[in-house]
Amino acid sequence: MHISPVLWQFLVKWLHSSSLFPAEASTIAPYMDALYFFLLLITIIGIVLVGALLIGFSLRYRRVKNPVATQVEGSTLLEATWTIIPLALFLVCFVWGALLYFRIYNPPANAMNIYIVGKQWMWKAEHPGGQHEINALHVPTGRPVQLTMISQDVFHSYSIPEFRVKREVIPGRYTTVWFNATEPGTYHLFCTQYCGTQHSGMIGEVVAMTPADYEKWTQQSTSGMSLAQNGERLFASLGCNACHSGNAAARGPNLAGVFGSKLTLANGNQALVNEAYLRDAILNPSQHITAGFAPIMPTYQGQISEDGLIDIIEYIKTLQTNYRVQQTNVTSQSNQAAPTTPEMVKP
Ligand code: HEC
Ligand SMILES: [Cu+2]
Repeated sequence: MHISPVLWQFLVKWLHSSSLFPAEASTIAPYMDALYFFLLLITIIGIVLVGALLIGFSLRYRRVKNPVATQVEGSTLLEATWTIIPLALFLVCFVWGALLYFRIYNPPANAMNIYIVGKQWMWKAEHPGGQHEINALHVPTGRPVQLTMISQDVFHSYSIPEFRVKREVIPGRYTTVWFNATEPGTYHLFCTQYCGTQHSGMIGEVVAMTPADYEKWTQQSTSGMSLAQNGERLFASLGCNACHSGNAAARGPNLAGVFGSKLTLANGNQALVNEAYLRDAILNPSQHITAGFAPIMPTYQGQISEDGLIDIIEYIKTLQTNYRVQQTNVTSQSNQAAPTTPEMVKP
């Protein structure tokens, strides 16, 4: 008999702890569970109340006792009661749910960011220091962690039940989710969106470690190149620096400090530059032309992987006013194969 890994994990977990609910291992988990149990409670009260009335009235008004049917006129008090009480309960659920929703959807400003790329059928995590891991995620406890996620193919969903965290991972768009792990330990990672034949195998481990252990882990698993450094190499090898050299005479805008700023576009609109905007600016440059520049940037659709886009975005985030200098320093030693250098194309 074949048991899917997901079911199997549930079974093992069940046998091990015989607990009905996954452990609460993030700061948000107790809040989620409180709302969940409240919903469960009012549902049970509702079922018991309706069930008891149903059975009670069936007995009391059964045929033997009432051979002739009596007509009962409505009662305004009764009708108002059974309208107002459920309405009040639903409003409580709504307000409570909305407050929790805002909490879940607004990551704290000091959250550290980790990128997740989903594809059939695995999860890749990319840490800012350049550490990569497949079907695993190492995070520190006691500090908010934001995941910026994207899919390379179909819809997936990133779910860590012990953290009460789940978010769709969508092709062509960054989605984010955040959590603050409280307990060091190893937790389940699932894809919870059916995504093809091996969907059930798209699972992994989330390892929450004390900040000191996490620090040790990042040092042990470093590849020697941070995301931004990889991005710098790509930036040069794709010829971006031909136009974005940072020179006043360059054909493209200086990208220093562009992240987090508000750009004025040629059509007069303002745009906040976040990760999503940068990604779109590279793939669909003609969609939003920066004011004061000609629409000469070619599209890089299909030429850069999602991993590569993440690297370039992380690189652009680090750019300071004197970035041309840093860029030529590093690229001259790390990327001889660059098709163009700023010097060669300078007008
Ligand atoms: C042929 C010159 C040229 C090349 C090559 C080029 N760009 Fe651009 N880029 C521009 C111009 C001009 C603009 C401003 C007009 C616009 O928005 O399209 C721009 C805009 C941008 C923006 C929007 C931010 C801003 O300040 O306007 C980003 C981000 C960007 N480029 C990144 C890149 C990256 C990354 C590459 C390489 C993969 C690249 N560009 C290659 C010319 C170029
Ligand atoms: Cu999936």
